[in-house]
Amino acid sequence: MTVNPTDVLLVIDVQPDFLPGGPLAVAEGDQIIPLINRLGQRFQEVVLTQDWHPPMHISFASTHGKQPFSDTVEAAYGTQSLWPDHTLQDSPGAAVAPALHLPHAGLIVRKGFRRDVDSYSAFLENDHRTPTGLGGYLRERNLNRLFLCGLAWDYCVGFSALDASSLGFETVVIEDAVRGIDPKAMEAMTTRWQDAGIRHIHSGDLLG
Ligand code: VGL
Ligand code: ZN
Repeated sequence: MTVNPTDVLLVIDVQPDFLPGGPLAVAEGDQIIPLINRLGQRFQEVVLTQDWHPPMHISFASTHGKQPFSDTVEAAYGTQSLWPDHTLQDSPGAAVAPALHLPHAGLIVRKGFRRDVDSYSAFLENDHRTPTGLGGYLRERNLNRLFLCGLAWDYCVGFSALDASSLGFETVVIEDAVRGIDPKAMEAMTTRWQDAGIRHIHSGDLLG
């Protein structure tokens, strides 16, 4: 499969807080970084996202005196899962992972920066209405095919892929360059991708 000059590598939330040792570590999350660096060399267009929460964010279990992973809260936009405190704005854990080397990345999209709304997707906040602006950026630049990688399969990569596809972008997930949090949720997300017609490839299909 050849990469065109207008293809975009969209790298989701590769940040220390989601890597082994972080508060919301994704198993083997660090293992995809060398692969993403190699993939990046094939793309002229690279976009990164950063999960970027203020103190007392709605998605923090601690904000509500509840338990992370198991408890939820009812937000204005529906049920919000609760997590350990993570990716606090300007903290080292919220940085772009130091091992990621994508100097030519043209845009970093921050998301989840408003206290009362979480944003798993790079395109729409969790109210499924408020755009982040990424869709407009890509459209205005005529970039129509997106290759997704990063963290996490069942949340931020998952919803980014679904939204990209429903916004009309040709959407491809590089599955060995993604890791997930919960095996059951990963399986459910994979079914949703299939129903949406989202393609899966292996990095070898691009790297040869
Ligand atoms: C993510 C849970 C909370 C992710 C971000 O990057 O998948 N998951 N915040
Ligand atoms: Zn988050």
